[in-house]
Amino acid sequence: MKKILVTGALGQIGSELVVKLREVYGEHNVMATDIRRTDNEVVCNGPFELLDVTDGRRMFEIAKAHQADTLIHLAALLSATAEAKPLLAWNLNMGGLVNALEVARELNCKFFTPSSIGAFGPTTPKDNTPQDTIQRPTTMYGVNKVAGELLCDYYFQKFSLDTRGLRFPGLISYVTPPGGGTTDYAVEIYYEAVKRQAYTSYIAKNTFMDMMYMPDALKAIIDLMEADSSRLTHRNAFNVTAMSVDPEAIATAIRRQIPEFKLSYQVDPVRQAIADSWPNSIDATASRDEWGFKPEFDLDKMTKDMLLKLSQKYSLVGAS
Ligand code: VAH
Repeated sequence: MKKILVTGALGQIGSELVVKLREVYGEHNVMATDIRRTDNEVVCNGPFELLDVTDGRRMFEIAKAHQADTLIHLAALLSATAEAKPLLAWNLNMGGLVNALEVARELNCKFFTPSSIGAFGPTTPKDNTPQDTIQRPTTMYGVNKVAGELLCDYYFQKFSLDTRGLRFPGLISYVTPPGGGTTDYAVEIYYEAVKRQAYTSYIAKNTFMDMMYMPDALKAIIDLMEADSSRLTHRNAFNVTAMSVDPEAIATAIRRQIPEFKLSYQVDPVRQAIADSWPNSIDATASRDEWGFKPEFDLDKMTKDMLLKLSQKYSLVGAS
C-alpha cells in the first residue's frame, strides 16, 4: 500500500483508520473522503475530498488524481439504519460497493471493504460459528454483507482484483461514536458510565455478541492488507473477534473500575431481533492461520482503556 483512498473516512472505523494509515504510510499518501466535511484531524491533517460513493465518476476522478494503488471502502449504512431504510441501504451499500470495485478494477488498486457478523443469520450455527457455514441473514444489512462478500470474491476470480475483507464484530471505540448499529450499546455503555455511572441497555441480558476494541480492528485491517496474497484462502470474509460478551459482562468489567455503576434495561425490539439473528460467538481460526490475527485487548484491558480515555475526553474524574 503506498497511495491509499478511504471512503467513509469520518465514520467510526474511518476516523481512526485514516489517522493510523497516515502515521504508517505518510500523511499525504492517504486521501480521506466522506459525504460531509467536519473540522477534525481527518479533514485538516491530510488530503480530503467530499465524495458521495453513489457517484462512481467522482470517485474515479479522486482516485486517479491521487494515483491511488489501494482503495479502502468503508462508506455504508449500519444494521439498524439499514433495517429502517432498506431500499436506501441497498442503493448506498451495494451501489457504493460496485462503484468502488469498478474504480479499483480500472485503476488496478488493492481493495478492502468490511463484512460483518451480520452476514450470518438465524440458521447459522450460533456458537463458535465456523468460517465456512450457512449464511441466510434476515436483515437488509446482512443481505448487503453476504452479497458484498460474494461480489468481492467475483472481482478477484473474474478480474484478478486483489480484494480483501474482514467479518467485523461490534467495534468499540472512544473517538467517534458509531451511528445506526445494533452493537452501539457496547460503546454507549462506556460513555454513560463515565458521565453518569449508569446505563439503560436496549439489548437484553444474556444476548451474547462478538466484540473487538478499535485498535485491534485497525491492526487487523493493516495486517490483512500487508499479508502475502498467496496465503489467503478466505480473502474477503475472514471471521475476526476478540471477545463474546453480553451487557452484564461489560457492566461487571466496568464495576471493577467504577463500583457504583448501575445497569438497567429497556429493550428495543427491532435491534434485539437483529441481535438475536446473529451468532453468539464466531471462530477466528482462519484469520490466525492465514495472516496471523492476534487481538491484544480482552474485555478488562479494553474497559480500563475506554474508561480512562473517556474520562480524559470529558475531563471527568473517573477511572484511574
Ligand atoms: C452494526 N456495528 O451494529 C455494526 C456491526 C457486527 C455489528 O456490523 O451494525
